Amino acid sequence: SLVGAPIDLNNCDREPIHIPGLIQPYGFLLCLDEASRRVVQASANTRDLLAITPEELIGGGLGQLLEPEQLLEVERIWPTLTEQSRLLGIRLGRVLNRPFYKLILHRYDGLLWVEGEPMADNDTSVLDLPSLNLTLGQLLAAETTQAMCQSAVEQVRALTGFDRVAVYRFAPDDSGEVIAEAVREDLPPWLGMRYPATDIPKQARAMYLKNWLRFIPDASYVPTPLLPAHRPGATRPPDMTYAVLRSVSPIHIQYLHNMGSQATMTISLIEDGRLWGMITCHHESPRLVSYELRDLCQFLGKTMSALLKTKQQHDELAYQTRISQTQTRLFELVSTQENFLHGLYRFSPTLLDVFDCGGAAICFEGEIITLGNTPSKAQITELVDWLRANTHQDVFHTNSYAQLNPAGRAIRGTASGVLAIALAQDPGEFIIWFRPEVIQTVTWAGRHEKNQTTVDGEIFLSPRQSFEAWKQTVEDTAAPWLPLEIEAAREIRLFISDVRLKIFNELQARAT
Ligand code: BLA
Repeated sequence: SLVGAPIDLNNCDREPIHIPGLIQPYGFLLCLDEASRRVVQASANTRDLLAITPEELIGGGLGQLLEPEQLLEVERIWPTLTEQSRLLGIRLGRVLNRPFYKLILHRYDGLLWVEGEPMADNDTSVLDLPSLNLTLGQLLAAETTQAMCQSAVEQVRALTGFDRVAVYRFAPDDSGEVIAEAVREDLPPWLGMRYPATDIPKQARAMYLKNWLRFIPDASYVPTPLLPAHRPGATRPPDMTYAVLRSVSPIHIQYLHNMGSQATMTISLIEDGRLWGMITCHHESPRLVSYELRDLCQFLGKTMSALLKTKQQHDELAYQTRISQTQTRLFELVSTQENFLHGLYRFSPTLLDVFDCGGAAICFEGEIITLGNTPSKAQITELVDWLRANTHQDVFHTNSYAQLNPAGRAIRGTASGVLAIALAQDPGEFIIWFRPEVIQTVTWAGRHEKNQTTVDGEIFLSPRQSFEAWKQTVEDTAAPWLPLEIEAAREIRLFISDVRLKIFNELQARAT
């Protein structure tokens, strides 16, 4: 299925996963020419599943499989079909002792796609409107993005019965983190785990923007080819971007084996045309989820996607409110203390509570006061010297101090991120907030694995491989300072300047 150079860990962006020429064998596929409406390709397993060979099917129409009234229904729907797949109310299975197949249709790449999927146990009574109404109500009512994701994973797990349902959220560098999870009690949690960008290559991400849901009911499958490989006149296999049965990349299948996952379903979460994250479902044993249920889950994914912007704006507003409330209380403390500095660290809240950070330091009149996790006082003194020599801003911030000053590597564990306000440049009076290096705060999925690259000459694929490469990209960096945090720091600086000016003026007044 791979063209050109063999696909390995370094070039999997180039695997043409949309044209594998193979399907997952739990169902069958017929491709009909758009114009002639005759079968031009059929999956090799029709003989097993339908007791009719691909050779018999090719060249004929759907009349070979369908009753005349069923055929009429297909022909009625045919002109309205798009690339989005649709389930027909038709059940196929004329052969005794064989399961019924449901037909799923779509139109793409000059073809009419007819996919057959066996009935699942969880087929019945899916569209329960009152509970769907409740479900949507919960997503809408969730006060934060986090709460919405938690609600979604619980509901998808309740609906589908997967062992594990998680929301996997992408960072700007395309790495990702499990931010919400509903999991069988006896399985280890993945919450907080990070995975490198390379776990989901570019072309796969592009495909998941088009096709919202992927499903692998049994990851131990042996793929079934399409016969013939190319339709007449074509130079490549048909484009399976929207096909339900598309056979997935062997690299990914190996990854799933190494994760201990036998069945998966993933749903795209899309914000403004960008892949924001995914709902990922895993099961330790094979699991067939009905098309109807998958459709319902896709509906939830789309609803969540539509709500993402609002929820995130809400989160930001809540953070903004927390910052300004903490600021206000801090300012009260500062103005009521005999020694204004005491107001910054002796009571509650302190400087540390204004925003998310690891530690803070006050460098004032030759003294250093620290809060939370900070470098040592000697190291802070060096940092202050560096700030005085190299920055002439009232507010300075970086999320990678070590990239600016190589000596900063020594303190990256506590101070990869530095946000400093200058109270007075000359004597070197600063208030500094610190953030730790991202790597120190990361739980990484492959941590307990051996770093093994090949088994019997084959690539052994697991998150471990790409993590090392990914680590390089986040080394020495902390989570970036947000504009609203920088603004809040600026306000604190102004407030303290005012207080000091007032004190100075009072002293002046008393002196005269
Ligand atoms: C695909 N990799 C994927 C997908 C996921 C992950 C969700 C989408 C598959 C789907 O929708 O069914 C990874 N799954 C995860 C992660 C979590 C999870 C991170 O549940 C965390 C909770 N994979 C690698 C490397 C390569 C690779 C190094 O790790 C390439 C060298 C390839 N991953 C790869 C490919 C696909 C993929 C090719 C596309 C599979 C396909 O759709 O055909």
